[in-house]
Amino acid sequence: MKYQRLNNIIKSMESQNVPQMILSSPASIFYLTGRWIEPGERMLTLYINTDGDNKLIVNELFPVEDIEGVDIIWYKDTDDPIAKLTNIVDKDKTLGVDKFWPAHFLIKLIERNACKNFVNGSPIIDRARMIKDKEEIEMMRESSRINDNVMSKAVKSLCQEYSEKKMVSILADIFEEENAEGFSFSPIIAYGANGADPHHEPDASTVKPGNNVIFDIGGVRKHYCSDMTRTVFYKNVSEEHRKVYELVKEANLKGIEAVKPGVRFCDIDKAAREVIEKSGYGKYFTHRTGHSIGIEVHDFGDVSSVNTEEVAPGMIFSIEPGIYLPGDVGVRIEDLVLVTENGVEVLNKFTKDLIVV
Ligand SMILES: [Mn+2]
Repeated sequence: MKYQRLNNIIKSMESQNVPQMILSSPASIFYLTGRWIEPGERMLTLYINTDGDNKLIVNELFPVEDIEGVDIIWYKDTDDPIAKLTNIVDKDKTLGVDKFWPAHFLIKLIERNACKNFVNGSPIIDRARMIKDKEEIEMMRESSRINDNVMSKAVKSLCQEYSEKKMVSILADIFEEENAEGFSFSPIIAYGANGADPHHEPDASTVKPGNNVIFDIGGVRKHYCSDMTRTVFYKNVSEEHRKVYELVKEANLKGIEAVKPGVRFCDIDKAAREVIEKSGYGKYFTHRTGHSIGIEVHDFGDVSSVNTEEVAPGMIFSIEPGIYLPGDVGVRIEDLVLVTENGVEVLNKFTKDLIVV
């Protein structure tokens, strides 16, 4: 077990009166054990309690090496894993349950009166996972370094023959070359007006002179996700598009500048948004400024106008303002940032100067 992480979680469990908890998401189990197990539809649960009694219930089809500090309880396809869990859970104490645990398992556990009081246990682990430890910070730096290299190669490979879809398959090859295990999310490649849809799905469009090109890309390296967006222009750029680009870049920089321990997520959102609002494009910045990231590309905690929580050293999140003019252009510039003791470290180094390919 990753004892430092476990101890933090046990402290939160004690202070929130949740003496026992079951975790089921591969990401949270990886966070605590260092092992990634993808059980598909089969039950996988890590039971932990404040006495340090840890059990992992896992199907025999998924061989897991011994984990120090955890008893592994195996079951077969013909066994009843809920019965094994019912035997472990303390009936008289509150049980925290992972928000991702399939409802049919939870309903069975309830029907068998395994426990009197069930609560959502995920906030405890989600909040712990927001603060990255040294090992995680190093992984996030490495993952972003890879993403920088991939961006550089991807931008260079842009040409008239390649559709958006084709660029996605080229990206897959580049991530592999750069030793990533795969995409951290389905890449967004958008040419011209397609970029005005922030979540555009790459299609057969090809790039035309004067088009903006959005590359919103990320990979996974040793289970840690990267995520960066750059917008470049093909052959030439109009004056209005250049103006939009420079505004988004300034919003990105102002958002980053605002990051330091003690400021609220909503203040960071405001710093970025204000730049765009003052210029009259406010209604075209349609989404939150960013999201936390780590083992999952969207970790808990977003950079938005309604999140009044303060940021703290070790948090990593994106700053990704954009302007989307329907039928015309989309520009988004995104970096991952780490909150340090005194301020901020930007994990992405790929240039934000306007590039015309
Ligand atoms: Mn993002």
